[in-house]
Amino acid sequence: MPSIAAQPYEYELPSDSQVALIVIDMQRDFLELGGFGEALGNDVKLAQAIVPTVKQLLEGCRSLHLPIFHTQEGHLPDLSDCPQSKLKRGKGNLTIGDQGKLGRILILGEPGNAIIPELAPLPGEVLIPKPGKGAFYNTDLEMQLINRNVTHLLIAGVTTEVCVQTTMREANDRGYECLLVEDATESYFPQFKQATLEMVRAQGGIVGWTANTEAVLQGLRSWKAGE
Ligand code: C5J
Repeated sequence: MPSIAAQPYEYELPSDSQVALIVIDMQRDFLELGGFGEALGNDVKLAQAIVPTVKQLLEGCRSLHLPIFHTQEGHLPDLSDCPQSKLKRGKGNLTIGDQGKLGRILILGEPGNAIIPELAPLPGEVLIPKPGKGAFYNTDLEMQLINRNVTHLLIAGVTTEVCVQTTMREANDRGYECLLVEDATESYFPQFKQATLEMVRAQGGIVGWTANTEAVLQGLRSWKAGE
């Protein structure tokens, strides 16, 4: 059985279904100065550091013809899809919907809300705009995965303990076999990233597996070669 060398044990690759890559929220709002992440007081340089690794993972998965999903956290311009609780707490020197240097903070269609150009979706890849932290909440992600016969999810992006972990838990509860790519995810808080990696793979992989990009691509190449 082809597999990826992972923790807490080998991640088996399927014989009659698909493995998809899902890249969470690699948006200017979280990675650049003037976006939502910085407005909340975070050092966005920490998150920027994974861009080359995410690119390597993305290009590796593209070359193997995996289904690829990108998510984008953002709200409608009238904020009708943004809960009052999120508006109240999503507040630093600027609030969601305020005008910032990259356009309105966390609003779909604004320059700052776009996926960074290095990782922009290619034609045929699926972009999932999402109002919440989890990518399944109020989106058609689940239907898109079902339609492509996807049972296994490789998860990357930012931030590890917020949108990445929430999405992984949502996926796990829906029966997906999830692997979090260790060096292709980042937090503004290194200790939160480390804790997330440990908690998802604890207790026999209670939420799933973790592995680095090199191991993921090596496992996928052997899997595809044997198809
Ligand atoms: C946050 C995210 N941290 N993409 N969003 O608000 O993790």
